Amino acid sequence: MLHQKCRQGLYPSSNIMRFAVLEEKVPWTVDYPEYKPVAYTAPVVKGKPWADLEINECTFKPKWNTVDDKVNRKSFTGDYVVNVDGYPLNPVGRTGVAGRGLLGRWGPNHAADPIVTRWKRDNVGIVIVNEHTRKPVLQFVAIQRRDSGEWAIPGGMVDLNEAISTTLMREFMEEALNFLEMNDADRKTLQDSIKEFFTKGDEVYKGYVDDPRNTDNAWMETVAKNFHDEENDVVGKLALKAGDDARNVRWMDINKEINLYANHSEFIKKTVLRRNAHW
Ligand code: RP5
Ligand code: MG
Ligand code: MG
Repeated sequence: MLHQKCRQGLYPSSNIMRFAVLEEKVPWTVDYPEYKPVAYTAPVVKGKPWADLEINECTFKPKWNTVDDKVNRKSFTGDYVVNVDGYPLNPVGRTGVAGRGLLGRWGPNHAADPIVTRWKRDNVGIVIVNEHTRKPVLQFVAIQRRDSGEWAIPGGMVDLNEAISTTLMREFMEEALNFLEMNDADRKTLQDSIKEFFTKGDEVYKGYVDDPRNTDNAWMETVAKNFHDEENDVVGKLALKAGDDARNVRWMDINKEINLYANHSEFIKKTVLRRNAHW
């Protein structure tokens, strides 16, 4: 898959224009002597505890393609190349901008995406079947991102040393259930009610994300897992409330028209195929 969302127009939240890369010029193996992308690292990234230092900083000694002192610098795509100047190269190819942009890590930036689904039901609780495909309609918990305003899976970055299973449940609670604003007692009740549900996930995708923040030297990767509420009595019972980097949250009907952030629609399609739902 060649990336699309990270090789056009302005870099997000900046006035940096990406160098226009035609599809055939994306692979690094294609010679492109005229290619001169601007190097950009957003000011918000610099000096942050969750971010790397500059490549040429003498105290910065990353071990690429390994789990380097709790930072996972391994890519799901295999070993990536580090160029002669010491910069890791995006495994898919050119993006029209160098540097890290809005991403904290050089190389892969690992995230996790919880796809929480249920069947769409009518007001007496009967599962709705699409009249054309004769398949039941699936819904998933979607959030509207604060940064781009696009609807998305409520995913987030894997913290230092954090298990992916923890990230999946944590990000869901933060973005779709407003966990961060709850008191300790409510947090505990919530965690107890969904802990078991979040142990039963099906991995639907693992790999590179076509995220608009990707650059030539920094990119998103994710593990997307589907957690299905068959009887609508676990997450289906809870009141959704947007929190943290989410502006809105809702159960969204799934069909082939859905248009989501990055390549999240692709992960949703994989979930649909697995559940034999309407698309
Ligand atoms: C996407 O960015 C991932 O698929 C995940 O949904 C998200 C993680 O970044 P933040 O939501 O923390 O910005 O690439
Ligand atoms: Mg988050
Ligand atoms: Mg997020």
